[in-house]
Amino acid sequence: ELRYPDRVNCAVELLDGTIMRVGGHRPCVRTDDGEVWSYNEVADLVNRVAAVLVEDLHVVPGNRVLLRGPNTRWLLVCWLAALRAGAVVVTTMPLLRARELRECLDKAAVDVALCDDRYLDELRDAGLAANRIVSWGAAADADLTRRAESKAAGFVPVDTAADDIALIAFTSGTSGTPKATAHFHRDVLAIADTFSAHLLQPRADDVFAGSPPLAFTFGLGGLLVFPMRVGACTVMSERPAPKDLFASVARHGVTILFTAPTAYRAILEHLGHLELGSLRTCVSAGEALPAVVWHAFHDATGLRIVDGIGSTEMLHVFVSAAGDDIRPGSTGRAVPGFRARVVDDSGRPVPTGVVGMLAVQGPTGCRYLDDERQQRYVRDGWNLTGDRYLQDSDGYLWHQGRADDLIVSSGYNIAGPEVEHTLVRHPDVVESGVVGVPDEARGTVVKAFVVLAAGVVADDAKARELQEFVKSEIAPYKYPRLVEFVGSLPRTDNGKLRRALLRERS
Ligand code: 3SK
Repeated sequence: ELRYPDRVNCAVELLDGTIMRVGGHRPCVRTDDGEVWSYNEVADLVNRVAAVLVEDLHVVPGNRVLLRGPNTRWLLVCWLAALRAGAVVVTTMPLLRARELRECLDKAAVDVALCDDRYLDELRDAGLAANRIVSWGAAADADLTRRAESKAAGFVPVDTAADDIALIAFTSGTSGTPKATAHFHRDVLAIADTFSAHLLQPRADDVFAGSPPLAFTFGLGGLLVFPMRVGACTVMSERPAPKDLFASVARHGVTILFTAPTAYRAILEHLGHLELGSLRTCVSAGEALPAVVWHAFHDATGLRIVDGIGSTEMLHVFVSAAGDDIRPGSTGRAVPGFRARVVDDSGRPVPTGVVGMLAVQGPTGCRYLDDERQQRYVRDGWNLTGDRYLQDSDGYLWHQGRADDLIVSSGYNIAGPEVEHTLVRHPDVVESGVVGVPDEARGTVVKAFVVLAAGVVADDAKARELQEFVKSEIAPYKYPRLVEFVGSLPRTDNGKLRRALLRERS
């Protein structure tokens, strides 16, 4: 069991604690333009920004500080500074519009904001007063740079309780209204001391990189908390496309990579031209990783992708497998420190091999802010993730889709993701999204939206070929009766397929 002191500030642990263990001269952050910042340099700037928050913006412990911007050194510094000042960090996706930001401001009761100067307009339009916002930017005279330079370096961090809220992160799932989830200082440390420590086993000489924004807790863990817990270095890149992300591996000597299944799939055809020799661990999450993608990536690189499932509610990954424990197509087993089981609608464990809902327990857990959905997510101390799984006799968990992805057609239960994973095994298919659409005769029928590989002709003959392919691979009643060819699939900022939008389009 993980134990932390009653008084702990996670930003102090990630900076001072790490500097004490590995030394402050080690590289902490690399940027796309080739700059490298040591732990001492980052700590110095963090302290000055914390002083700006307290002295200029009059932040007191418990105040909520909204952060807005893509992954840059400044965003990482502001995240640590707000926590050092005893405030609660409210992370927001850089692409949010004023209307969505307004909801974040209200739900999280935001007091002040630190914002990348390229992203100010929407925040101002959301209604936060100009004197409550300080912005950073590339220019030497950017507001935050000027203010930080005028401060003394020796900021004394605020002493917080392990159970004080450190972070408010938003999840909108793939369809609905955003929910604010609260996480304690000890939760932030716990994700590093469970998934990262046991499955990734990072060292101080590792270099982390990846595509998820720090506002998505997958990115926060993988690109800030995990490297800084061990004194490793992290690459801050603004929303890199798969090709840029993989190309940057050689430039920065990246050893641990975090991205989504779509990026691993998208990069497959370019792998031959890329120098990936420094990589030792690739992590995939956000969506289930199809076995076919795992094998293709492994065949091309020799690397065994670490798949995992996590959630914003649980802060990070709670089921995964690494190294020889990996069974391609399975998400893995409960991460050490967590417990996982598959339950029926009344919360009772189901037998091995039977599909039910994944329930988890561990050092982190769901705490929605003022949301009646809390009662549905946490029952009898178990977090009900909304993911359908079956567990085999070795304890491995196999993803069967989200509860709301289940298609009931002519009385058959069909998991949309199973049909998607089957379609991508066809050589002409790049990706697909499968949903149920209303049908007079069958109630609902299976419809596949398919992105074809470049140069493949999208016509009725191809649709029939794909239908026959699905029938030959899985139970024929699961085949998509409707096939629509599309140029791309709608995804959330986190890279998850927006099936609700596909349903609306049908
Ligand atoms: O799988 C996910 O969607 C996720 C969400 C939050 C944090 C980590 C992960 C993997």
